[in-house]
Amino acid sequence: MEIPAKPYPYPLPSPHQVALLIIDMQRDFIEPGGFGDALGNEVGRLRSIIPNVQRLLTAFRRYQLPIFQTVEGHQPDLSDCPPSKRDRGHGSLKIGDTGPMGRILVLGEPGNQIIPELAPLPDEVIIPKPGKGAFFNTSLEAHLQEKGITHLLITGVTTEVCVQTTMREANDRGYECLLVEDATESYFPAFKQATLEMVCAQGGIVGWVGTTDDVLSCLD
Ligand code: TIU
Repeated sequence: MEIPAKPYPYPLPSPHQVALLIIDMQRDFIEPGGFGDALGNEVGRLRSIIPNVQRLLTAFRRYQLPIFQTVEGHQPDLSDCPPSKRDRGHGSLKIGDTGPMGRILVLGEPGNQIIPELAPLPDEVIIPKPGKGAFFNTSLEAHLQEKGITHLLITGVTTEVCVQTTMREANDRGYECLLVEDATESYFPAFKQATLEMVCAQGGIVGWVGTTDDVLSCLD
């Protein structure tokens, strides 16, 4: 099997070696009053990818293939949040402060929930992550190894921050990654475009870039 992609078709040895990775589609980044908003971003523009992420989620559920969603968040005592991360930025609300959706970027708070449109089913794994990458101080790699996953289809927000960091972490660990270009979004269109170009430049130095339609045409 192959998925049409840049810089060349993405080889998929078996659907049983692939997982869908959905990065941080949580209210903190997508709804007003969360961390993304506190950083001064126009959060509404991230909503455009919801339908494509839903299509991928539906297909993976239909074929009973593994799905992992991550949420960026910290323990209530912020013991896993370096002061450098908490102090960064000029927003009125910092990590751990109380905002309209509860404490900013704290696990379990209302703002830390995945948006209702993509709510995981009870048996689906959610990976809490304290950093931008989904491998740093998380259980993700153990889950992937247990299931024999070698290939990751990566979606979510934001393209140049948590998505790209995760893709680079995965690539260095030997995973074959495809970034789904119309299922990832950034607060900065130019940064998204640059990320799409840089990850698949130099013959796919970090991996592949493809569309939701192309992924689904291969799976269906
Ligand atoms: N600020 C920003 O663009 N992103 C983050 O802080 N986290 C994620 O990308 N999930």
